[in-house]
Amino acid sequence: MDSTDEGSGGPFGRAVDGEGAPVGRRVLLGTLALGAAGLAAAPYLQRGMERGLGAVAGKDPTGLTGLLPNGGGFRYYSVVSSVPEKGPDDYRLTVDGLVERPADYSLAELRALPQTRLVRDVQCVTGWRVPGTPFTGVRLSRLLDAAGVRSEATAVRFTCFDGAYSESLTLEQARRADVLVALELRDEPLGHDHGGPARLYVAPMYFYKSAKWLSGITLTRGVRRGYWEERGYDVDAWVGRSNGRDDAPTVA
Ligand SMILES: Nc1nc2c(c(=O)[nH]1)N[C@H]1C(S)=C(S)[C@@H](COP(=O)(O)O)O[C@H]1N2
Ligand SMILES: [Mo]
Repeated sequence: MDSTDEGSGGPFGRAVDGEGAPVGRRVLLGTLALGAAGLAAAPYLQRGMERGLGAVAGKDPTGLTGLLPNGGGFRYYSVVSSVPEKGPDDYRLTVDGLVERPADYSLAELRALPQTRLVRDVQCVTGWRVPGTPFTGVRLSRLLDAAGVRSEATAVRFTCFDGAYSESLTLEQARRADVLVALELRDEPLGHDHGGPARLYVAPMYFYKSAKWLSGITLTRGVRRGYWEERGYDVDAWVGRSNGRDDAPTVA
């Protein structure tokens, strides 16, 4: 399998920093450009690339990854250098915060709920796009309804078992029918590199909203900025209407 496609065993972003340490945007850009070239050469290539890109980066340096070699498939992203693997035996998803009935789902319990399959383009804010990609999973709205959202809640915060990433949506966004807790990608169980066994999938927004390795859903009083949003990206990340970009929307 091509490492720019599914990213299984993809070395990108691994062992770049210390265990669990956040990997900065420059490192992400570097590892993206490297692809399968391997980690050994990473620091050298990264420095060279930063110089080259820096000159023309302008206002949105991340947009430049659109010019980097791209097989047209997914890129592996993680802000930490290693993420524990979880599966049917030890995966849990909690729903808590401002709810009447806090809940805790196993993978089997999530799989037993009604599944929704969506086929949309995926768009990363750095420029790459993957056309017509099937994601299947449980509508987030179903989990919210099951928990009984209290009237003080206006937002939903998502946390991840990588220990670092977070995201959030307004309650209205979270209730959209095209927002899933995804368990499958392209009709296969979601692999570890793509955030399995369960990730958030927010079809109408840039892919950074789709938090991988999802472990917590917390109802809150207000929106709290997520990992990339603390670093300058828009909280309301509609594809084509945010982040100063004009990509074609991923939903009609
Ligand atoms: N936990 C976690 N989720 C994450 C990220 C991450 O670094 N950590 N990166 C985001 C970004 S910027 C993108 S483009 C997608 C990449 O998903 P993929 O690795 O399945 O291609 O995951 C998003 N969700
Ligand atoms: Mo991204």
